[in-house]
Amino acid sequence: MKKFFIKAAVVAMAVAGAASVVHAADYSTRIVRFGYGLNEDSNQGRAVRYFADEVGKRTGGKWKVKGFGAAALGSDPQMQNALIGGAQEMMVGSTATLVGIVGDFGVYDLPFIFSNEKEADAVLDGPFGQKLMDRLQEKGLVGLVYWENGFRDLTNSKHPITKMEDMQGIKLRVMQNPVYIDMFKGFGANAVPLAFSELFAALETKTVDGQENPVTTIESSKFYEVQKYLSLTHHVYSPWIVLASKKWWDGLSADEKKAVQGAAIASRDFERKDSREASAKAIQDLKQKGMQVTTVSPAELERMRKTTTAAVDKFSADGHAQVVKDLQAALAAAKK
Ligand code: KDG
Repeated sequence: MKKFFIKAAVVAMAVAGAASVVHAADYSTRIVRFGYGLNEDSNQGRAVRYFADEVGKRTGGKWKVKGFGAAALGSDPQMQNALIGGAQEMMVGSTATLVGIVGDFGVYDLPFIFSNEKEADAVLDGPFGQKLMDRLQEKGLVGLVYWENGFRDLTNSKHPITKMEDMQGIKLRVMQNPVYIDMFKGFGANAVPLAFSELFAALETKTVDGQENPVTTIESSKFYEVQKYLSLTHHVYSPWIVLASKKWWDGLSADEKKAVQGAAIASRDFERKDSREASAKAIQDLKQKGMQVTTVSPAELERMRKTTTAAVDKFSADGHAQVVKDLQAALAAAKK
């Protein structure tokens, strides 16, 4: 009988030892290069650091995520290509710059779609958002979560924009994306597609008169130094997307993938809360920095919305009718 208990104890210790060996092997020592476009002192930069802390905790300190802000590793498209090639592990950037890889991502650029963050969160974090993210895998990218860039507003250095006609002739920088180009041409502006990393210099040298971004970006990128007028239009809700290189991702253990996914979800919730808090105080901050802030009336916004139907119809006609229908269905479900 005694022999039985000794044998059972030996087996139990062997199993426990094996488990600890298996567990120890689950997190390799890794350095992760995580690139992003905004300044380090921005909502984007804070969320990258939060993600890095979360990953460090979840891997027992085995992983070190290094954030590279202010487009130090390149523009969004350049970083996307680096991930696809396996030369960089992670990034966060605008879904608008993914249209060259999966054209249907342009659906998030359609104007006046989401009325509030609750609707946006429900659609992005639900089956619709996941299905669109899953399509990146065949292109060499792994979509992890969506963060919030935010509702976009207009700035310029010429004059207050209180109605669509005030955009006539304004050289307005837009993201390199056909929906934005068509939308602002429809408003009468001279739409100039340009990478975010070149935007401040273009505003400073008056190469362009204006741009459109969420107020958090306007503040953290110091656009108030080169832009006098801010018009609150909230014309598009813009997501960011956290991406990993599929070449790199496929080499991770199951536990490492779980750690990254858990940290990504935690960082999403942190980033949205942080961005919304920053957004709530940004307008007052921008006024104190000298910007003249105009709230565009609902009647004028409705006129602008009606003008954008041409850009929406063109996007649908360009092979994206199904994704537009699917988004509208997901939005209707979110509103119930
Ligand atoms: O790298 C910058 C992007 O993350 C995003 O901020 C882009 O909103 C954007 C813009 O206007 O280019």
